Amino acid sequence: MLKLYNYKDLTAQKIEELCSRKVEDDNLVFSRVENIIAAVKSEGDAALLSYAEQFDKVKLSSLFIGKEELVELAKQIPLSVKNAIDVAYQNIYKFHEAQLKTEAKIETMPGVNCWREARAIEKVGLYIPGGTAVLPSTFLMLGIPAKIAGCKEIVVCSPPQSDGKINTYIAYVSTLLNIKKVYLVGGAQAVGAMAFGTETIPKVNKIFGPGNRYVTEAKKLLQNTVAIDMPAGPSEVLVIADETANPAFVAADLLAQAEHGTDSQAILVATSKKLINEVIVEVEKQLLDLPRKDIAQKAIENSYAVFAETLTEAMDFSNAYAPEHLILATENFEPLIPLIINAGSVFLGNLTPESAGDYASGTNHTLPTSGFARAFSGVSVDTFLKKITFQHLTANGLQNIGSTVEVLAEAEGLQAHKNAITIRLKKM
Ligand code: HSO
Ligand code: ZN
Repeated sequence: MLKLYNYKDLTAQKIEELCSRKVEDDNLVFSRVENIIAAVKSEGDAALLSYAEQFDKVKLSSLFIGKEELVELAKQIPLSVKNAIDVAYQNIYKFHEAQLKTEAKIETMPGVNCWREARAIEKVGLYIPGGTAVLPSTFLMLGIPAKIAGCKEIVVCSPPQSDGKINTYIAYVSTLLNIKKVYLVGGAQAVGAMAFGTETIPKVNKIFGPGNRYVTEAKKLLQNTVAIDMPAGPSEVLVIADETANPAFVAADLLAQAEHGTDSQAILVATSKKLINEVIVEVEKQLLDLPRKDIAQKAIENSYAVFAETLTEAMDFSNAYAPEHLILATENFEPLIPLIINAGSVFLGNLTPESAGDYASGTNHTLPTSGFARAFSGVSVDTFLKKITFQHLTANGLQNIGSTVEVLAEAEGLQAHKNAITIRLKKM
């Protein structure tokens, strides 16, 4: 059952509490991850093979699946799934391709030209979860922008199945992306391997992808060694709804989030008490038919509903919460758009479920969780690029800017800086 709060009765402290997604620091996870990383760093492949035996229960003869085998596995994909992946691929590709933009050169003063050019991060590592939650969609969401950005080397790690292979969906996506190898490594050891490199696995510059607590902890621990996409926590949705919403749709959206994991949060903020009650009934009803009902039920227990007098109040709460996904389940979503300050990705109206964006509409589903939407964007082509600034001064430009730099350099007591200008001006 969803707990219910009245927005009007919430103190600032209570709001803060409701908006905090405190995951208990787990020292056991931390120390295990530390050990795994140390072992991967010192023993390389040998450590990876022994972790595969220990955690994935498989004795691997090779740490990767090569191109030919990927193609063979990919052929076994059911046609309906292949076709769906193809449509998702095209939409995601179209949406992300439009993010590649060349910026204009700016003449800040006559003869002083400044501009930025994008360059792909050369080597990126994608972590694709496996095991019970095989996520080919995540592979699309990371692989497509990496391709579009032009990353030279895309290293893909995914935990092996018990037969020492990967599932056909992942194999098919790798053929679509023209990825030649998938490394059979999961968990914290995959992150360690990509951060340091092993005999088999190339070292990368930046690691992307979601994962369990071990993967997340490893990414956090290695932040001084390798760049990461963003800090990841449990997935979450906040639905703002009014009397124009359909309670069954809202319940379905909350449950779609809840089935991700027991620690997922599904929050409802509504301006109609009647709707809240109807949604609660619908949640209980729909829950019964879900194969993952035990997971979803636990997540719903960690979730809550807030009654707000107005949609603006509801928006205030949402901005404080900074949800990964925000669904505006109302026909009157248009005036709310400018009021959105913090959210990872927004779904407008009653016919736009989060699932559309999770899989196939085109937007990326790798998004900031745990309130990081206050400061982070989701993954895009930009996340795979660096922007390098350039400048060029003409003789006229140097003359125009010269004294400004000289005065500022002098003011900061940095004589050599000043000289770099003066010495040139003298020659002119
Ligand atoms: N909602 C998840 C993405 C996902 N959903 C993958 C289904 N598969 C995090 O945005
Ligand atoms: Zn999802």
